Amino acid sequence: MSDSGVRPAAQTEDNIKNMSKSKEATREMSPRRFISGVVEGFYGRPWTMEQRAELFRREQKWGLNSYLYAPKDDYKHRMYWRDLYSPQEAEQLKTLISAARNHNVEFIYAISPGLDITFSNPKEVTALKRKFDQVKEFGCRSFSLLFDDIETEMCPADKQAFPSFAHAQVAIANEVFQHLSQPEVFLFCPTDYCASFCTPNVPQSAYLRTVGETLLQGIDILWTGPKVVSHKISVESIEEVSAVLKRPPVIWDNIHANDYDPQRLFIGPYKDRPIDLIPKLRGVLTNPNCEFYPNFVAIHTLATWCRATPDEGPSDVEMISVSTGEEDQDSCYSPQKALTLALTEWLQEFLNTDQPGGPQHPASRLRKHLSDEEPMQTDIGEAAYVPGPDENPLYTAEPLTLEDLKLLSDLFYLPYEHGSTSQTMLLELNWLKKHSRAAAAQTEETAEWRSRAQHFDEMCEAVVQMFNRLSNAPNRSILYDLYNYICDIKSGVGLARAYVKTLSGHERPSAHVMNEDPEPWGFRGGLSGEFQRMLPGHGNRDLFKHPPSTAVYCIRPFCPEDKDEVQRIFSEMQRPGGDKVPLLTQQPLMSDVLLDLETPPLPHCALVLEDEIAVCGYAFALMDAKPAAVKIQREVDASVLKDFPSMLTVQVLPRVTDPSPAKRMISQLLSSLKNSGSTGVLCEVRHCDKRMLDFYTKLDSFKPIQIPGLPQDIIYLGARL
Ligand code: GDL
Repeated sequence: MSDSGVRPAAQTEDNIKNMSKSKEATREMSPRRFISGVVEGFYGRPWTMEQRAELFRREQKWGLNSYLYAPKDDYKHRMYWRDLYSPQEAEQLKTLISAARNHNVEFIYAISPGLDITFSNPKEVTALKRKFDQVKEFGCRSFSLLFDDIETEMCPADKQAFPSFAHAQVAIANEVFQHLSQPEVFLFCPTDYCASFCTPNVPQSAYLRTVGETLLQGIDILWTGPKVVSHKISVESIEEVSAVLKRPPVIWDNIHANDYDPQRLFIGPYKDRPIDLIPKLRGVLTNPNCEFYPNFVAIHTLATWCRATPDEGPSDVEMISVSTGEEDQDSCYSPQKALTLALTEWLQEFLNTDQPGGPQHPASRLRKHLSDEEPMQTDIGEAAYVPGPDENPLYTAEPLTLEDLKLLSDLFYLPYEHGSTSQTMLLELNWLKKHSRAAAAQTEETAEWRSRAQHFDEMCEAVVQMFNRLSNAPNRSILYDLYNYICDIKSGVGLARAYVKTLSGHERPSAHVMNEDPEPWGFRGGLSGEFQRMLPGHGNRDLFKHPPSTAVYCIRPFCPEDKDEVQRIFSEMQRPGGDKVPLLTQQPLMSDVLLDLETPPLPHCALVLEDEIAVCGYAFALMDAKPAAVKIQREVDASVLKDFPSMLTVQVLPRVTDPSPAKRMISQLLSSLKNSGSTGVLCEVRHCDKRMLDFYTKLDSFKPIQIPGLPQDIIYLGARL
């Protein structure tokens, strides 16, 4: 292979390493700033130059510092990556790059050549360098090479030249990085850019290992978290991937991306990323909704998150409350507060008529006309129409309110979570459906059914009113970006509302929505909707994995009268693996000692769960696990008991399908133990108890721990406090 071509990593590595040593030394001495901002990295229509310039203004105002230019469907970013920019395009890019600079935003230019590049062909490398050189001439100083969403099978020529796909990508990235004189910011997006793509997993991924070991240290790596669209990103998961990549990653966050579903938009706050992550990362870039204007909340709340500074002490307990969705995760970053802050500022923008594309609003025309200062002046140069005494008054709409925006955000919240109002509406509709007999027959429940139906109707009406006020907002640019979505939800709510009215028996099915031959808006979703409804997994999404439950649970302290009930649950749950494992051959658990109640736990360490039938679960903890270990003659290493001096057990009957009450009990016990001075909690689960294992695995705070010499059929989990 010629010198100008791509050389296999092994040949060039030493050379390149030496060349870059001095620059790396300088890098190590000066701490690099945390990269924060936006990646325009979605599929579909790219943003306009004006929108990007507006983005830079916002980023500067909110304290974000970077913009990664990577619009998937821009011809010359991906599909025709080899083509140079025309003089006209060059002018536009130069203007954009200098606009970014004027707002102190780092413009990072990315190319995605992976659709068709032949890594081993020197001409291809030359084409890539030529393209980057052109953009460098436009004034750009930071660059990026992206290999996401591409075929992983190499062509025969590349297979001959490189030991693996990772080697091919790294070789070209290192070479371009050198060619561009080691820019301060150079980002690399791997093909396995999230944990779920790694085989067999992150620590053992050969692909990631090669990238980590051979990609030059000056190059940073993009990572989307556990999944493409990650529900949560934990500190542990980042520590795990950083160890393999040999550097902290830059998060490419798809939490607000909506390019995969034309019915969804995300206006919820940046969430479920603990701020303890910040010191473990090189940066965070959000890849938000395709529509520019609705991204106000996504970007504003990310900026608030980036400014938050971690609290003292561990946050395990707070993390548990997150998973129940009831409390905020960090005491110094509250998604709810960040959301209110963003919505309050956004409201002003809705009311602003000076936005690009926003015409003069009729109401403000009228105001102007009536104002004393400029009695006859209008922007369109003609006198405004003033109705006569017996004529129709001019249409005026109530102004949009903060409450409207909160509702809007609730209806279009986050990929794995509906906002609280949406959740309530779903629960209420479910209840009304389930108890619809009460609507017609005169039963004890009838009054309750009617009152809840009335409340449901009011919630639907609030959506319609919000829609009306939004569609009259002066800023048309935001409205147009939102329009399809709010129209869709208005219709969806309309259908639900009509359905509840028919359940009440007072109204015949609405002619518009529910008759035999409905209008097309009575059967929504098109062909894709039809397909989904026919598939067995329909509705099997994280959001609805646990069907809306109307059960009311009560968690209260254990009292001596509960003893029999608790022991009954204990016996019932003794054989989690079914009858295959005879009880007598089962190893005892330390928690069994807790259940004989001879050593009763402290009052604040014993809770029971009740539903409308009876006690249906319990959670007990012991400050000091040692006596329990001694009692069942289990020799637990002193160092383990030092790290995890306390122990805990929880059991919930299978009829409780919602995991939240158990999480809540654990959360309370962990808080109590921590407040009493404990530093860690141990719990044991039998191998065959898949349900409890699954439950603990989903709690971020419990991790499996290896304890040599202990029974094979028991798994030990530990949580540090
Ligand atoms: C992806 C793509 C991104 C897309 C997102 C959401 C990365 C690195 N790449 O996988 O372009 O917008 O999913 O659909 O995230």
